[in-house]
Amino acid sequence: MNAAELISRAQAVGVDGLAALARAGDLDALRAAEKQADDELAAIKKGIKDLEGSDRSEVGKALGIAQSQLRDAAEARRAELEAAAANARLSEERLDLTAQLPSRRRGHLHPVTQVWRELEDIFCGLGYEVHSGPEVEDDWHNFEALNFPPGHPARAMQDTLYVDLGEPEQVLLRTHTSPMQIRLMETKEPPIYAIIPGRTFRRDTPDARHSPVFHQIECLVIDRDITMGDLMGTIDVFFRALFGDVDARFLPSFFPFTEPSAELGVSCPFCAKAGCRTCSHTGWIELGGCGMVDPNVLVACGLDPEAWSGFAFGFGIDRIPLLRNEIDSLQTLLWDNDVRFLRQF
Ligand code: 2NL
Repeated sequence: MNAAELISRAQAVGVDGLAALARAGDLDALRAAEKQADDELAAIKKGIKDLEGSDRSEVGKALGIAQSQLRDAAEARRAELEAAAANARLSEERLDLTAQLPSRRRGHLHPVTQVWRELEDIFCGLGYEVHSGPEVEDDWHNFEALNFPPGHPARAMQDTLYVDLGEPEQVLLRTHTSPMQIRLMETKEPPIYAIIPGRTFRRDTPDARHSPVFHQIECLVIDRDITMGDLMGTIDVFFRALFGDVDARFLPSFFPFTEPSAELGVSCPFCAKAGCRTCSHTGWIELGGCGMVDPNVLVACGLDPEAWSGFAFGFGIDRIPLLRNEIDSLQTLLWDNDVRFLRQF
C-alpha cells in the first residue's frame, strides 16, 4: 500500500472507531471497540517500513491524529458510562428517609402522681426531706402517740379499717400519714423538716367525694423556737408555689395532735375570691388543717417540749387534681381507670 492509501485507511479507522466508541453501551463494549481500533492502527503502522522517508512521517502523523482522537473519545465515553453506572446504583440503593412509620403514643403520669411529684418538688426546694412509711400501722403510731383520747370517734370501727392481726384493734390501715411523723420524731434527732405523702385508708362508702383509699400529704417541722408565724409563712410560700397568686386562710379549729389548731383554706385560684362553681361561690377552698405540735405528742415521742417546738399541717392530695382538671368525682379520678378519660390530663 502506498502512503495515500495508508493515510486514508488511518482516517477511516479514526472515523469508524469514534462511531464504535459512541455506540458502546457499557464498559466491556467500550474496551472491545478500543482494542479493535488499536489493532487496526497497529496493522497500518506495519506498512510504514516499506515507505520513503518523507511519506513515513506523513503516515505517522495521520496515525498519531487518529490515535489521539480515539484516546480522547474513549476517555470521555468511559467517564460517561461510569457516571451512568454510579447513578443507576444510587437510585437502586436509595433509602426514603421521609418514610412515616406509625409511632407509639407516649403515656403520662396519673393526675394524682403529677400533683404528688409537684408537691415533693416544692418542698425539696424549701430544703425538706420526703419520707414514706408503712401503710399497715399500729394503734400507738396512728392514734395513741397523736394524743387521741381513748374512745375518740375516729378510732371507732366506721372510720378505721382494722387488720386481723395481733390484739383486737391494734393493727390497722393508717387513717392518715401522721404515724410516719411519729416514727420520724421517735428516731430522728431534731431539727426535722419533712413531708410525708402517702396512701391512706378509711372505712367510707365510695361516692363522688369519698373513697376508702385516698392520698394525703403532711408536713412536719421540729426545731428550736418554731412559732405560728413560721407555720403561716411556710404555708403562704407553699400555696403560692402550687396555685399562683392566692391567699391562705386560717380558721380556728381543733385537732387532738395540735394546739392551737386551724382549718386551712386557700382563696379560689379560679375566680380570685369573686365566687364560682369550683369554690361553691364562697371565694375559698378548704384544703386541710394545721397547727403547732401538741406538747403531749412531743413527750410521747421522747422530745422535751421546753427545748423543741414545731408545726404540722396536712391535707388531701386528690382534691387538687379534681379542682385543676374540673373532674367532678373521685371515682372517675381514682377507680374507673379509663385511659380514654385520663389521657386528657
Ligand atoms: C387534715 C389535717 C393535720 C397534722 C395534720 C400532725 C402530725 C403530727 C403532729 C401534729 Cl405527728 N400534727 N399533723 C396537724 C394538723 C392537721 O391534718 O385535715 N388533714 C387531711
